Amino acid sequence: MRTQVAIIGAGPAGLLLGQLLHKHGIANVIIERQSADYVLGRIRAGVLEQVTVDLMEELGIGQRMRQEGLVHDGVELMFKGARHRIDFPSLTGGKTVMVYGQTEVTRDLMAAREAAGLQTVYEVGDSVRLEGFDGGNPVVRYRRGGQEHVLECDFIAGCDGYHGVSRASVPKGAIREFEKVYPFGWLGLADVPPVSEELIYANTERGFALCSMRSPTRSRYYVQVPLEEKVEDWSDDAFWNELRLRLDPEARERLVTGPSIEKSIAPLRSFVAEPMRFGRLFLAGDAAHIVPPTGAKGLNLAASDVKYLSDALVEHYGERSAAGLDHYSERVLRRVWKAERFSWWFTSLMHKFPGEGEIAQKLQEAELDYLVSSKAASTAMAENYVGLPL
Ligand code: FAS
Ligand code: PHB
Repeated sequence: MRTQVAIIGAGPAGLLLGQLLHKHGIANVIIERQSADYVLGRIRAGVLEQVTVDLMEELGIGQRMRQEGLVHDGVELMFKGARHRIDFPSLTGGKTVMVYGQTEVTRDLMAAREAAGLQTVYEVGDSVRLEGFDGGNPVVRYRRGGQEHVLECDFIAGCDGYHGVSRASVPKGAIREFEKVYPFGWLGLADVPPVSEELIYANTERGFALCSMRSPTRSRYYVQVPLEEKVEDWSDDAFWNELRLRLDPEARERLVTGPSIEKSIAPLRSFVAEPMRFGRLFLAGDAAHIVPPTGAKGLNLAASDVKYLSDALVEHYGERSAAGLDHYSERVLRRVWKAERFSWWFTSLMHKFPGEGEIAQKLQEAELDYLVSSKAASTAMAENYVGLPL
């Protein structure tokens, strides 16, 4: 079998890249470890930057997002028991964000791919092997249905996430990895009406909490927990009781509790692999970088990566120019590191770090006090949260 671009991974990065390439007549095949249902079953990101919204619209798949998504003009920061709103349009020249779950983005992309009759090979497990990408004849080998398959291609896009095979296929000496692991995780829970119309990021002496949502009737709540804690240690009641202790009086009053539909503990890390290109192998999305979810950047970085990569591939095939491909890694990493910095800064500001003493809380509260009372500081927060320009 042969195609122009072999895409490893059918998460948001792989699916979005596949649609962008198809729009420009570039043939592509996606190879995915899991089943489509398994991919759709993962509950992850919830906030889309305008860049991501624009890509969905550019691909003509923004209709359900416009109908069901929630345009948000701001977020609230809660500290010292009071909430303070950061207004996006007045600080960023009119920008907003869209609350629309990653699951729904993935569902829309899968439907568009199927409607276009594009090939996605699901359930290949861990059989994928990448060969020849350091030369001119890359090959993807995989097993499915007890048979060995070979996919010849011009380029391989590694969109297979942090634990994928693509970054692991790069010779150790050719790649530099930068990592910071945070001493806590997020315990997430969903499915009751939200306490507020906008997201609430809470800094408290007990630790961080986030009140997010998926719709006017479906919430997504997170509390910071120590890394060593296990989901089974947290009953729904224990979660609701802890969340109550981390909310301001009004939100506590409005909190509606109920049974969780999904509960998981996600560890937090900052991670970047450099470069993001190895011959004819290009990394995009979580395969190359991870951010702590505080800044709601993970999914959005995956989207901007594949926008850069698809533009470069279109230029290669259309104008026979390698300029975009040759500058891909340098160009995309400049945006990645700015998002890494914002996500690290916001995580450091909002979370309780063990062993840093009471002064750490006072310093965080002072920075938050300054942030919400300074137009310059609020503008810096707002323009990073809504997403820096491409
Ligand atoms: P993904 O990990 O989504 O997709 C990679 C795909 O490749 C998967 O479908 C995987 O099955 C497949 N794959 C892996 N190895 C393979 C192999 N060897 N062969 C073939 N296929 C393979 N971001 C936010 O902005 N906000 C959040 O709240 C948020 N919460 C998160 C919670 C969790 C638990 C996790 C893990 C991530 C969260 N993220 C969040 C980040 C997340 O949304 C990612 O940024 C986003 O999924 C990135 O998309 P992809 O790069 O496509 O990677
Ligand atoms: C979510 O709704 O899952 C969400 C929203 C904002 C974040 C992280 C997660 O910063």
